[in-house]
Amino acid sequence: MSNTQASEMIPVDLSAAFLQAQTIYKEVKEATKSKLNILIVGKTGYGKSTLINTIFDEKLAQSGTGKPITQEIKCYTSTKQPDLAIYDSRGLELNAPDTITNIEQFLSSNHSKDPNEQIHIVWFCIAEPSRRLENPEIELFKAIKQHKFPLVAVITKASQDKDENGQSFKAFVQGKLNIDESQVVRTRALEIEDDDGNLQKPKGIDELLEQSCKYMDEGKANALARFQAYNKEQRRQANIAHAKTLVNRYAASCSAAAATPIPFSDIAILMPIQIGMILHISNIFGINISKENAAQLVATLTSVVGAAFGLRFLTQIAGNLLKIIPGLGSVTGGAINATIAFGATKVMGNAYIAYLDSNIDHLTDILTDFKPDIFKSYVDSAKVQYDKTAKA
Ligand SMILES: Nc1nc2c(ncn2[C@@H]2O[C@H](COP(=O)(O)OP(=O)(O)OP(=O)(O)O)[C@@H](O)[C@H]2O)c(=O)[nH]1
Ligand SMILES: [Mg+2]
Repeated sequence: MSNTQASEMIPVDLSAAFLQAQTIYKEVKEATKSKLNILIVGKTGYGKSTLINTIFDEKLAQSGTGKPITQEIKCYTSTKQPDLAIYDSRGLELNAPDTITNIEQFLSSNHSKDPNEQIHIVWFCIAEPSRRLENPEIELFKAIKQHKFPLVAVITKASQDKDENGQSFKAFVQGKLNIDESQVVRTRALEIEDDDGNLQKPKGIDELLEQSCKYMDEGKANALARFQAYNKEQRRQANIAHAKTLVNRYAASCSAAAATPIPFSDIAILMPIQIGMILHISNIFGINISKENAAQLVATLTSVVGAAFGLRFLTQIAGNLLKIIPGLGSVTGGAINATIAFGATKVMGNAYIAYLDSNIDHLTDILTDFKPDIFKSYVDSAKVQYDKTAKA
């Protein structure tokens, strides 16, 4: 069976294709947006802002600049991660008469909001040096639990779990709040040197992230893993997983586009979607690429992917494309069936992800020179992987 019909030259306008690509990219970005809203509760001075700073490597919830939500809660948005918001019960004094009622009201109205505007995880902070848990704190914790919010009790400023009588503060908290051991995490957000010159490193942050993810759905857990800046390896893996999900989406768009019967012009329809995909993946890896580079990448990858799928006409098209960057010209036409459009786009996207990931430390240097040879091994392994899943 041939995947092509007789060749014919078709016109391509790269600047129009690029505009289309940007529209597609923006639409997909909006449709796949996963906001993450974290509520951090705890008495004043318990180390809430410090914990947030350590996790997100940004002075969030620090100044008085947040947007007031209730008398007790302010909302802080991140400049690095526009989809992250911290709801901070800054300066919380639990003995004030309306405090708990106000927070409860905020929580009970929260469930009816758009899913992206709801609170996705609550970190309830208790400072270890305080060695106690007052009734209003217990009451507030129970209220949050009752409203069924994903919830982790965070012991902050941890440095000594057992007191002089051998009583564990963690066990005490767990008992008082009536929760599983895994729902209480001891953390130290700062590196502290004690009087004897012993350095105490931050601790428990990985565990807090891990436990929190267990209480959230997959999309939100992935968002937390991507937005946090504490565990670089976790962030790397989450970015890859997120980018791969997007590749499936762009590949499905290409497949749908190829299924529409517009003879000879499939490549002109697929290319903007693939450029959109390349822009999106680059953005996830924190890089901005020019339209010339995006078109060059798609053309180069098309030629390598064409070879991997044994479709010589794709290599021919890629050659035509490279010659017309950045302007107008024509390329060899050809109809591509929906399955091939899906597979080729998926392999292209996954190969690009693997390429960026293995060059993560010098991304700015690698985006100027796109020789097909550079991509061959990445495309070949993405193709092997694709063939495995396609068979399964
Ligand atoms: N030893 C130690 N000190 C900490 C730790 N985390 C925070 N602190 C200190 O505790 C103090 C209060 O910390 P913040 O993070 O401002 O507390 P907060 O809960 O945000 O307080 P409010 O904003 O008033 O509600 C600061 O002096 C921090 O440096 C920690 O893990 N260990
Ligand atoms: Mg604070």
